[in-house]
Amino acid sequence: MRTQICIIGGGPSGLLLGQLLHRQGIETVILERKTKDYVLGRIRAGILERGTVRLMREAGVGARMDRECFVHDGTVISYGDEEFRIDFTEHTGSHVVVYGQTEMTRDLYEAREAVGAPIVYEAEGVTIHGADTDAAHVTYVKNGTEHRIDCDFIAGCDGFHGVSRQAIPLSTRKEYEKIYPFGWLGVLSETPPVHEELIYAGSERGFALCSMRNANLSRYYIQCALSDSPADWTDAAFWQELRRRIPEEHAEALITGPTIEKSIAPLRSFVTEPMRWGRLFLCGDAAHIVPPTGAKGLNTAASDVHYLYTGLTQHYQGDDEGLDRYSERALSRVWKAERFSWWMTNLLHRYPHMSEFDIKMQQADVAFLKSNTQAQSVLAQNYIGLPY
Ligand code: RFL
Ligand code: PHB
Repeated sequence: MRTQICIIGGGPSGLLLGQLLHRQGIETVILERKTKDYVLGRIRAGILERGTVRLMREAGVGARMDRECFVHDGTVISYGDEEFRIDFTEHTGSHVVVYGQTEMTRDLYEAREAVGAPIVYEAEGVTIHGADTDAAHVTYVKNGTEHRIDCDFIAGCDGFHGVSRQAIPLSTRKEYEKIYPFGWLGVLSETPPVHEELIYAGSERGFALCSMRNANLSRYYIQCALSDSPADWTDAAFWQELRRRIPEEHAEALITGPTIEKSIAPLRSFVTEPMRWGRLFLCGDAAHIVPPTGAKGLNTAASDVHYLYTGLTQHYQGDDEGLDRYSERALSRVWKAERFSWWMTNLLHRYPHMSEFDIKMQQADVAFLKSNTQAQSVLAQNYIGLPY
């Protein structure tokens, strides 16, 4: 088989790129290792920046998002029993929206199926060949038979554990990584959210986040030990711990119920450079990971997709500037999202072995943010998403 762009990975990056390219008349084939139901079963991001919203509309898949999303003009930050609000609209004239990654992915699958663009599920052993030559191709195995796709370019959208990044020789690739000594235990519950906006909470017992998907679906997270497993946490223990980490007023208002999903995610900062090797371009989690504090993962994947899709579109119009500068442009924005996510993680999490000095520094950082409108403006600009 021959196509213009072979996309490895049918997560949000691969699907969004495929749909945007389709609208420009550029052919793609998506290879996804898992089934569609598996991908849709992963509960992940909940917050979309304005740039991600714009790209969804540009891809022609914004209708349900525009109808069902919730606009958030600000967020609450708490530290112990103190709390304050950061007003995104006041500082930036913009906002973010709550629309789950699951819903976004579902809309993109439906759009791809509606236009009949190819997507191969359960593609095993995906291998990239000759990415640094003019004969780039990808092979994979489906139902025991090997297939080959010849293409102009390969988009590596296969997440952190994919094969694309590994195809770049170590002599070319440089990786930067920070592993945090804690994870996030997340639950989903069919209960009304405790507050109309998100609450990012720092406390002596560790971080907590109160988020949501809709008026009767809440998403809560608490910082936990890396050695914990979801089975260690009964629902009652989870709710009790969450209550102890958020201001009393919210703890009292919290409506609890049975959890319908419970999982633990480790926290990591990671960047690989460059994001291009010959005809291979990395996009999203395949190239970089942020800790979820600050909601930047999916949104940074979307900005990569923007740079790659405009570069590819220009290439087929005879201009290679966008592709030649893809890695540099994407990385420039990626590093700023890395900085913001790392800073916000440090602001609100309890590290094992934090010294009294470290705690004083964290308290001073929070106190400055609470009292300084410029500091709030910096947070707001980063949270709603740096321009691209
Ligand atoms: P994904 O979503 O990992 O998709 C990659 C796809 O590639 C497939 N794949 C392969 N296919 C073929 N061959 C192979 N060898 C393959 N290897 C892998 C996989 O099956 C998968 O379908 O990467 P993508 O598309 O780059 O999207 C990135 C986002 O999923 C990720 O950044 C966000 O979920 C991060 N994230 C958040 N981001 C935000 O912007 N806002 C948030 O509020 C937010 N909250 C979160 C998050 C991530 C979390 N976890 C669990 C890591 C909250 C959590 C808890
Ligand atoms: C979520 O709703 O899953 C969510 C929201 C904000 C974050 C991380 C996760 O920073």
